[in-house]
Order: sequence, then structure tokens, then C-alpha cells
Amino acid sequence: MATGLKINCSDPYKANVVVLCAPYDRTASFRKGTVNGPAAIVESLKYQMETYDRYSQALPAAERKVALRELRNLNRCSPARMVARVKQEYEKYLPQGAFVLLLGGEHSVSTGAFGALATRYAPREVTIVQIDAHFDLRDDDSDYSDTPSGIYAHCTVMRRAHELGFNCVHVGTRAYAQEEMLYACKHGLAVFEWGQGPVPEPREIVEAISTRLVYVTIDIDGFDPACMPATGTPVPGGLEWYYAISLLKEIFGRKSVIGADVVEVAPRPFDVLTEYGAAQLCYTMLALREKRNT
Ligand SMILES: [Mn+2]
Repeated sequence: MATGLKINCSDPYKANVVVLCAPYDRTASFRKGTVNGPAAIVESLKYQMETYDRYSQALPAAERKVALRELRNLNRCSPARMVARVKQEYEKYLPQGAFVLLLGGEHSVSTGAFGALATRYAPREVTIVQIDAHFDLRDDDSDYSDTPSGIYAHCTVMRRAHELGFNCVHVGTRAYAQEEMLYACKHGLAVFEWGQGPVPEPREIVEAISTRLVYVTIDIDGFDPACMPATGTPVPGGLEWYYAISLLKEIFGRKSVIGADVVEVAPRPFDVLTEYGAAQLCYTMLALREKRNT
């Protein structure tokens, strides 16, 4: 099989969909390698997808112009510089109404996307739905890192998002510092923790989203590592594959999704399960969006 998403537009300024690759892993705390995530996901996305998306019963971007952009030499940048570069690049494609699909890299790349979206939308009118094993609500990474990265680390992404004024919904949370849970409680963030009672219905999660506009950030470690093993900080338990598909269908069907990212894929030798799964999530999200727009 050699099918998948057609990258059919060489000029990203004319594209309806921009796949933006942000290979970066400098603040990773445990297993590095997410710098190789975007290329591996794109490879699966271009060549290993069934063209017809059975989950949405649609063809993603069939009539759309799809462009691919990579931020080169990003891993040489400091965390602050990296975030600024992602933001600057992301912002370029918002005036034309393009849907930007951001591929990490470690989770801190999403901070650039949030900064860009905050220039176009009022953050209080947007909810970020985070699928992740972690809260990423630390103020910095000094409590566990010997070489702290400061405020732009992969464990601070949602803290920075909340400070920008975005609403936050956390799904699959199951490893956190007490400080993070206290922050979530203090600020009334919607938390769907895994492994503390029954798994919520996808409908319950969507009902906790108070806005029409939604951004979906998928840290691949939010999934059960049985289906997504290649990631920097795997945690047992997590979202099951078909559950996540149901949740995405519910979100894309009932809300207006303005952006999405898939991060923390750290490819490993002799195994393509994680990048393939990540690519399928990308493909299905584009198809779900297409279905809603037609
Ligand atoms: Mn994360």
C-alpha cells in the first residue's frame, strides 16, 4: 500500500491545510528522540493510510490544497527561540483561513501554536482539549531537571496556555505533581483523570467544553502505551484506541476545531506502531473536519 494524504500544494500561502513540522526535543526529560517524530509521522501519513477514512466516512482534504512545511534547524534553538519560531510560522497561515496541523517534537512546540492563535482569537472563547498522561501545568521544570529549561518546557505547556486565557480540558491525566493538581483545582480546570473510577463517556467530556471553538492537543503518551509505545515519558494505562476515535468524532462533530497538534512521538527502531497510529489520528482529524465543512 502506498497511499495517504496528498501533499499537492507547494505554496503554503495558498493552502487550505498546512502540515507544520516542528522537530524539537531539547527540553525532553526522559527518553529523547521526538526530534525524529514529525518526519516519521509524515512518512506514514503520505504512504500508509487507506485513502478512505472509515471513521469519518469521508476523504480528508480531497478537494483541498495541502502543504507541508518544516521548521529547519529548530533543535539548535533555545526553548524561548523555538516557541517564537513556531508562533511566527503558525501566524503566517492564519489570515488565509488555513487549518494548521502541528507535528512535534516535544509538547513545548504547542506553546508557539497557542501564542499564534491568541493573536487571532480571544483565548477565553477557545478551549484547549489536551489528551495527555500529564497535566503539563508546572510553572517550570526545575523540580526534576538537572538542566532546567525554564518556563518553556514540555511540562509547562498547559500552564502557559491557561495564563494566556485559554480554557483547558485535560483528558487521560494519570501522572502529576501535587502542585499541578492544586493549580487545576484552584482555577477550576476540567480534569478527566484516568484510573480513578470509570472512564467518562466522550459525550461528558464534550459537555465540559464551554466554548464553540476548540483546539485539540494530543500528547501521544495520553494513549495506552500498548498502542503508542514509542514516546518520551510513557505511563501505563491511558486512552484506548477506539475510545480516542469516538472522542475525536464527538469533538469534531459538535465543535468548531480551529487547530490541532500531535506531539511526543519518539520513533524507535524496528517498530512503526506509534508513528503509524499518530498519522492515522492526523488523517482522521482532517477527514472529520472535512466532513463537518461539507
Ligand atoms: Mn504533554
